[in-house]
Amino acid sequence: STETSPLTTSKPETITINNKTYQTDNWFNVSSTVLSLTSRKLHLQKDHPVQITRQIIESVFPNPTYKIYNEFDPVVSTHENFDSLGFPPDHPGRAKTDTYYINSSTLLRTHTSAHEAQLFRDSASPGYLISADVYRRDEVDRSHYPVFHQMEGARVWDRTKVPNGDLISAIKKDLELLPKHYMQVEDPNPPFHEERNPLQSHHTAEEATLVGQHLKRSLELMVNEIFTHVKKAAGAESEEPLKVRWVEAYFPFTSPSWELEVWYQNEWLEVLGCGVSQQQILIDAGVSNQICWAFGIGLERIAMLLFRIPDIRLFWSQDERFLGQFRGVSDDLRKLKPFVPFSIHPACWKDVAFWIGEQEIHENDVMEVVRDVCGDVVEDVKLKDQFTHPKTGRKSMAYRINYRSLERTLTNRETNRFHEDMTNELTRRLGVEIR
Ligand code: FA5
Ligand code: MG
Repeated sequence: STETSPLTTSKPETITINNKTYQTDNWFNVSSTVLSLTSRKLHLQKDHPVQITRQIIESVFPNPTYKIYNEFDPVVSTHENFDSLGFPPDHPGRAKTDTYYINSSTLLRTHTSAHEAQLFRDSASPGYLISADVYRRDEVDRSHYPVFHQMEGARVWDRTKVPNGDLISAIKKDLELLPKHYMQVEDPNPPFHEERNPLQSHHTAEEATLVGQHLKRSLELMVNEIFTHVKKAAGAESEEPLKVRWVEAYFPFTSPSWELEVWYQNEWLEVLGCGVSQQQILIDAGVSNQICWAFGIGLERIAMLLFRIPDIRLFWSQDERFLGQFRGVSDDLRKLKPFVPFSIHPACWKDVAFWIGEQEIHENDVMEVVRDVCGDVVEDVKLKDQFTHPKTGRKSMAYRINYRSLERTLTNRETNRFHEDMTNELTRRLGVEIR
């Protein structure tokens, strides 16, 4: 096709990621900024807060029960990322507006669950943890970034291998082996929507409940461990008590499903999703005798709590004033201290309003243009207003862009320049008409 996508500036014939070369096609929509981040692998970089967070979480899940995988390639097939997990063909997550595609059947994984099917098939251990970089076209604000890191965990029990074939007793025993914690948990058992989160026909209610309890307790222990470090790091200063809650969630590959939220900066911050794995995935992997739970954690979100890092853009900073604050911590967690922001630079917001042309536009397309042109000097982008002209039927949208560098004070001239370039690019790529 000769048609150029509105979503990217250039479309090379082939691209190379981690030494492997891929043919692109008209699905290709990976911006050069995102492409350049595929080599960073913050979860493997010693003394980086994402790596330190990974290390602490791994320490909560005993080895060798949980085998650790940290080197899976970010390029996966649509089958691995979506089909193998039971995503329906029309699931919005598959859209080009949400996912970075290399070609129609190859993409940058949007979650670590892309490796589930393979590990259910191949893993010799009853549990595993995978940490990796993941990619999503998403909104722009202080807790979302198009590249971030997840840790996926899973734990299986094989009906045919537990003592006396007694699954219930086996899970109960494992539950008793988990250490206790004394953390306050709001809504430990949120109610379930019977259609969205049904009990699976393959499981008895008691089995599913016990697996869910083992899952939630394991994750509460993880958060508890994080907060033990937060408290130690804060020293004598009194820390706010930790507040967490379980909420019902929906994923195509688990039922029932939950999300864990933590109270942070006066909001509930979602830190992970989890649930009892859909039996079909285990059946497809040739291990139909197993029952399993799985979770996926946003490592940056946990690192933000752990180090009091106020903005997700900071993780990508190569500034010594950022990286220098974590030096030596990987080897000695007693050195862990809350992050001290370098001076807070002034913010400056500007609005952009436009009429939408022939082409429908998705909010993530606007976000991507802003990120591409302005990089990390934008703190957030918010839809301010939208309306449809009563006579012409044309649709107008207005966005507020909040400019603030984490590293320096932007001059007026610079901010104006960014805003102008970004505005021109909106017109060029999305065919909008500036008002
Ligand atoms: C998932 O990605 C599921 N794969 C998690 C899962 C695994 C559920 C196994 C069940 C079983 P979700 O899209 O909610 O779920 O993302 C998981 C976590 O990633 C979120 O809770 C959040 O902490 C983090 N996250 C999501 N989007 C972003 C983003 N743009 N920037 C930073 N962190 C993000
Ligand atoms: Mg979620």
